[in-house]
Amino acid sequence: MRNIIEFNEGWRFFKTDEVPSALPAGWEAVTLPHTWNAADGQDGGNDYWRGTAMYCKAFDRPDLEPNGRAILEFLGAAMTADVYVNGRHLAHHESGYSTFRVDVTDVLGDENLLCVAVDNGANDRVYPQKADFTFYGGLYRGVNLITVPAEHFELVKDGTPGIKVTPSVNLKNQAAIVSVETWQNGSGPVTVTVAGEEKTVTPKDGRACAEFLIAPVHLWNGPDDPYLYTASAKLASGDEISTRFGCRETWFRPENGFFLNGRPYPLRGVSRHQDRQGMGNALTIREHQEDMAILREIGANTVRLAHYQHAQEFYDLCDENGIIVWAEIPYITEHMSNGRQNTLEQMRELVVQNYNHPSIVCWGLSNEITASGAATEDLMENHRALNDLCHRLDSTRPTTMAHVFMLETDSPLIDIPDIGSYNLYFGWYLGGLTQNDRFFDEFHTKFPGRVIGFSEYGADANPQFHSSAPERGDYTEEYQCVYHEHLLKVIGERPYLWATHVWNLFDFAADGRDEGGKKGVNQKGMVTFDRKLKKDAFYLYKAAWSGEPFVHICGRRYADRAENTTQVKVYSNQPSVTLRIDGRVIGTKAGKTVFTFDVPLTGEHEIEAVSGGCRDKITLRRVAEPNREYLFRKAEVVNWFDKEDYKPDCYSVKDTMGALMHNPRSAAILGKMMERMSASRGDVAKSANGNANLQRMMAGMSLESLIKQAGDAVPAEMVKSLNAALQQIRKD
Ligand code: GCB
Repeated sequence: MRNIIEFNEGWRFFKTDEVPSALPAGWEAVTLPHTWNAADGQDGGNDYWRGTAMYCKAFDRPDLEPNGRAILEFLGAAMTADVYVNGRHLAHHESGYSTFRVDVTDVLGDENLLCVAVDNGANDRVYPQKADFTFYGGLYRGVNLITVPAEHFELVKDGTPGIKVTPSVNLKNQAAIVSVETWQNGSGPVTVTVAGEEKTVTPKDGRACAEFLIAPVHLWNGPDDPYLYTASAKLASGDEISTRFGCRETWFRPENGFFLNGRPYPLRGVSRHQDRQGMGNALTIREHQEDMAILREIGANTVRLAHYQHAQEFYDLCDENGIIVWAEIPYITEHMSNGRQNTLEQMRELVVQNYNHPSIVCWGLSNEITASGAATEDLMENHRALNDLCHRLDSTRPTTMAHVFMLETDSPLIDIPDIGSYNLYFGWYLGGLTQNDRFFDEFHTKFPGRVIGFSEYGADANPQFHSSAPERGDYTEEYQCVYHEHLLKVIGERPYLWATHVWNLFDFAADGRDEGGKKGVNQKGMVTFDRKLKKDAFYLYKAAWSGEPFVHICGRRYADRAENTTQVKVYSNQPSVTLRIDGRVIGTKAGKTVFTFDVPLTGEHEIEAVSGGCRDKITLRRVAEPNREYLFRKAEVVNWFDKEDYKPDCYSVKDTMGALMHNPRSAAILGKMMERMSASRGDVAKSANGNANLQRMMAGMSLESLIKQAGDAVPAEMVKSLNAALQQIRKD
């Protein structure tokens, strides 16, 4: 018999790297899941602490069958962990997101002390080290003690479930051949059961293999019919394991994108980070379920589980809800020459541990990995090794990558994974909205044989900020809507995009940020970090994707308006919407997704939108002066050049790169600046040098926006003298 004993209670915690010899009574008592960074780096939280902390727990010898084994299971120890039992060092594990198991049988006494040193400090080998999210530390997913008989299925190697199921679907015959492999330590027979059929097989070299025919097959077919089968395996010792699996066929086509079970199935959805306000990444099943309910409500059929391996519970929920998953490892932002081994280990664990999930359709090799530097030969080799590993471990799923916008479309890096994807933020960080359209049109025309997707796009919004004239960079809910309305169109008009993922479904912790009125939070979510507030843009996607009838009036948090006539926007999946002001109909509009009305304001008004049985209501007020609470006030700095005497007939940093390059004198100044930036750590400049594609894209962007993108890589003094030099050159 196999027993799983939860080990989440009775821990003692302290920030130290010294392993104690007895349970330290004075340390903080904690229950798992636990992180020490729950609110660090955010408003009201502590400073972001990264380092080594110790978790200790006393436990009695578990009951074991003769020659049985006791195995500790860690579901998430961030980022690296060293496991000690009774002072003996038993394991070192380098990945904060995967499961690992340790056989502790040989060191057990009657009374035992388990100590786990968990380290989320900086180093140069374990990913992630540089990324736009908080690297929480802790035993944040729980620990189990598993006891098994002497003869048992494999548990330790790569955190394997011990059973691997590969369905191969024949759509024409409505049948599937299901191959089941198991790994175990004995040579005795293995009884495998699939869909009520039982087969007993004899293992060879520790591996058993059985094949089943399911006909007719019930397909795993998206949210409407996510049918799951179960495969189980049993040994004579009584050890038994099981896994769920699904039968589905997927294709990826350059011209028409993704196909599920033979039908075009455009993947349209969102990305998810796992963390949540006040809890960090230490979640329970309740939080995972709530996230899934929100994902279902918005109507997404896919989720990119970024930027690391997520909890098993969440992949399970995706299986159960028919949500297609992009899974990936945290090989992100900056390639580390010492990190190759770690990327391979994290990928091996990701694939081995998640192979049976029908929801997963691809493995992501890396994210924006050339954001901090060029695609060096070492980086290329790392990607080739990862790509080969994925193919060796899994011949059924393609590999993919999320490229940074700066990566040249003809870079050989793009050829490594089977299919590709770009993260673009035109219209938010830089450039204009229509650059997104142009980018994909050019890519698709130039490379009609490549499968391309849109792995990230988004704009930050703080629901406190509002404007009737929204613009890029203002952090208003209204600009987030303008941005996503455009992007929804971009996507709708390009059915060849195999998948598109909004960045992000939820706001998430990013310790390095302090902007848009919040510290330590990336606010590109459709829903706030605490999951309590759905921003207006949430309902735009719901209107486009969900079949559940609704109307939603935007701008409910923008109640005070200093204008005689205001625009009221309604998002709905209904064919027409009627708007009433104080009970009086002011119009009915037919259309799709977005319905806009001009509404006269004189005092306080009740605005109601109605469509069929759906209705929504908000209150608006005509005020004399704009409500200053709605305005995002940037910190007292920055636009130093606004203060200078600005000569509009001369060049300045406000001009586009195209205009500046056109004039030989300003082009020479720019060239010098690029050289100097490359010498420091300006990401954009480094990638721009010799990158014809990027230079072409940059032509439409202002120098000012590029400087903002480069952040502190361009010192204020340098920008000032640059602007002064440009202001000497008269425009012809
Ligand atoms: C990206 C990254 C993601 C960031 C996002 C952003 O391209 O892949 O990790 O959070 O941009 O919001 O800037």
